[in-house]
Amino acid sequence: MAQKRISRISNEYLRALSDTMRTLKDPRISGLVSITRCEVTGDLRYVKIYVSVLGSEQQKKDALEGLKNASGFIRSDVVSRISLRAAPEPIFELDDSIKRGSAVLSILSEIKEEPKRFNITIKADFPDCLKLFEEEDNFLILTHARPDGDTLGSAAALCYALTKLDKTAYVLENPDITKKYAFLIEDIAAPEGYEPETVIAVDIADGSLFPENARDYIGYVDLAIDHHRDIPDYARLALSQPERAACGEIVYDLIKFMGISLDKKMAEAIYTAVSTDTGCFRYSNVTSSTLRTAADCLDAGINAAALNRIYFELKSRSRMMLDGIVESTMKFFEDGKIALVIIDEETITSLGITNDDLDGISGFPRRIEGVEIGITVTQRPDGNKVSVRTSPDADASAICRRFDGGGHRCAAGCTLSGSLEETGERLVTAAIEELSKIK
Ligand SMILES: [Mn+2]
Repeated sequence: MAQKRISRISNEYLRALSDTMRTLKDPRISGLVSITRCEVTGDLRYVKIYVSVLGSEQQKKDALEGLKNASGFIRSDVVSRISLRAAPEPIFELDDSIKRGSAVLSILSEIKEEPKRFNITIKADFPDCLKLFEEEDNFLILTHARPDGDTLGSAAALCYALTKLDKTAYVLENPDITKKYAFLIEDIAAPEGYEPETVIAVDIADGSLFPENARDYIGYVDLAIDHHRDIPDYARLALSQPERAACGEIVYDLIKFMGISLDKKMAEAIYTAVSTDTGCFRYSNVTSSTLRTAADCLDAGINAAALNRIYFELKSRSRMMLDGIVESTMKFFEDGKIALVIIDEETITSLGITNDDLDGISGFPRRIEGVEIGITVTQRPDGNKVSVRTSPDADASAICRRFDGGGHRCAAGCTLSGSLEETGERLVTAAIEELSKIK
């Protein structure tokens, strides 16, 4: 059977399965299981259902057992919801591509008394998103903790686009927003007491990255739009395109799909998203589509040079002093292929360093000739924040996943506790192992 038809059937199956799953009352399943994808075989005899289970090894086993028990019911119930001439037999498989950080687990255990509105995440496409936008109203858009230009630009552009559909839409204020990005959402920040009906998250890779004031929405997000490696699992629908350089690129294509043309404000927001996530179009994640997105923003009348100066040139005097310290204290390993930068809390306080000042600091080590893996550790009150940047040959997210973090192939992050020295040692050891894979 044509591959295209099979993948359409698989998607339809996945959608129907989500409705079936909602009717299951087995405590081993509800709230713990996310369906990541379905694959129907060409002869329609079997369907492979990939599940990711939140919890311990035992809970995973129990959930699989529960699914197997229910498989007869699932088999007939799903088929009754779609027009399919055969009833494929479900085969459940654990999907290990989704690794959760312990942080997510603890957040979810905190809110577990709250009933979740859904228990599986479905991959969505542009028509699914448009349907949601048309059918629902009173939107709230969430950005990630320590917000960057991509999450804020994506949120702002989407918010303006929704208002053009005559919908009510706001962006939730982000407590860590930095000065240079504040203008993006100043006119569209959610007023106090705003009660949203539909919640959208942009550029948030997983639940541990929700800012403090957004945590209550975990499990209540209707749509996640994201470009990270794993499918976000805190939302009912996920529009996930990991091949995109920035979330803003996906949002722009979605806006076009909505039939809306960019005005200057939306273009500034999209340009902010794509330029900042690509280091002003210098990183290996840039594709021709990234540049076309930027070109369309220029056509909409933005002043790109003025934005570039704010995002990529200007720095405070505190940051200038910090750069000097970083340069003189950077350590090298493995013939200079690994560079480690450690910024301790005392330096941050004595120089009066703000979040604004730390922006982009993690790109520093990779600017040195010969460095394949650059590690930046910043000591903060809630742990040692780690950013890893690598050449396209090495895998930054593989290093960070060892410490319950994640991200992209060339840029990833995690948080470690313990002394700075120990943190540095653990990271360098992991980096050496990663390096050995590409030698
Ligand atoms: Mn991003």
